[in-house]
Amino acid sequence: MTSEIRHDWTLQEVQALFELPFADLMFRAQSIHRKYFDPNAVQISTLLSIKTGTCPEDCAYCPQSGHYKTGVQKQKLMSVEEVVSSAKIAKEKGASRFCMGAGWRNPTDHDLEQTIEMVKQIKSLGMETCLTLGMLTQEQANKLKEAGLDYYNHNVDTSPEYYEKIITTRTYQDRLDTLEAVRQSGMNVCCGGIVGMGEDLNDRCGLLMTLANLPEHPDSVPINKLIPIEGTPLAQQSEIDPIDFARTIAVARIMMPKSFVRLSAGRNTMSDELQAMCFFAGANSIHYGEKLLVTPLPEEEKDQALFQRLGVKPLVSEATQCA
Ligand code: SAM
Ligand code: DTB
Ligand code: SF4
Repeated sequence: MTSEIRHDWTLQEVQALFELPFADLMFRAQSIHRKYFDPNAVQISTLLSIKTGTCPEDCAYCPQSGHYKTGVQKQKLMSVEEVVSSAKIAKEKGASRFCMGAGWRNPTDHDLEQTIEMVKQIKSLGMETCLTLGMLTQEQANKLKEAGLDYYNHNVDTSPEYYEKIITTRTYQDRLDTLEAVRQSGMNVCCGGIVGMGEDLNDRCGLLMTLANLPEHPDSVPINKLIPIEGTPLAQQSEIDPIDFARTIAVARIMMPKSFVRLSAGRNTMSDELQAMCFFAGANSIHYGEKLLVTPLPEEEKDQALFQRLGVKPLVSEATQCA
């Protein structure tokens, strides 16, 4: 059984998974999924942008980058009270985890103190917490761990080879260093990427190889489908084939059997049928609520109706059970 948990994937092996006949790939992914998870339970996280826009990084997909005119409404770091009241609403609506994102290259020590206070108060509501604030030093990661933060999200976004076409203001190695600091601190790692940015099959293989060949698989793997944003270099990017998207989910599930694979950005342009296919391929986590960070999610009623049609139930976390 443990031989399924591997950190030595080769490009050829991953290509071979992507090239399997669709039914064989889905069967394999679903068989692995059932060994490690309840196939009818999906974890639900709510996101809040706690500081929006004017980011100094040039990530070609991002509405918050200060390099592009995207029309996003800028916002300074929110107060602890505002953030905690949003978390309370999210909890009432069934979210077990509250994720907070900031449009920063990295947090200053002063900003970090304020986010630590948010984490402490949201933890006391009985929710899991996740932050995504950009790059972290080891010391900052340790402080967040000490404060009780459950997950830190930091994505590698794409393959090492395609990366330089997407971001020039920080390196792939910078990202790996932050991920290592988070791992060393003992926090759960949330790390994934984006598909549909014009990458080829080998880049998708390279993204998943980077993730699966880390010293430990990320506990949570968000797979984002590019949301093309007006004003960014990727505004005119054509959409990924839905079947290729489902294949990416299935390959992620096979390569990282115990990780939560999240249908992250882009659900509002996915049909119910594609989402159902992705759950069958092994996706078992979503973002739910009004918005991702700045772009809309599917309406909450629509998500509830889909869960009902599929017989999917929200996964109740230990933190929520204790509350
Ligand atoms: N500034 C922090 C960072 O970059 O780590 C945190 C926030 S950043 C918005 C979090 C992630 O959102 C990015 O790494 C990227 O994977 C995803 N993302 C941002 N814009 C997106 C878009 N237009 N489509 C899909 N995913 C996107
Ligand atoms: C992740 O991988 N996707 C989420 C979360 N981590 C922070 C963010 C998606 C952002 C999509 C565009 C926006 O709304 O800003
Ligand atoms: Fe800044 Fe993060 Fe957006 Fe990159 S993805 S521009 S680092 S907010």
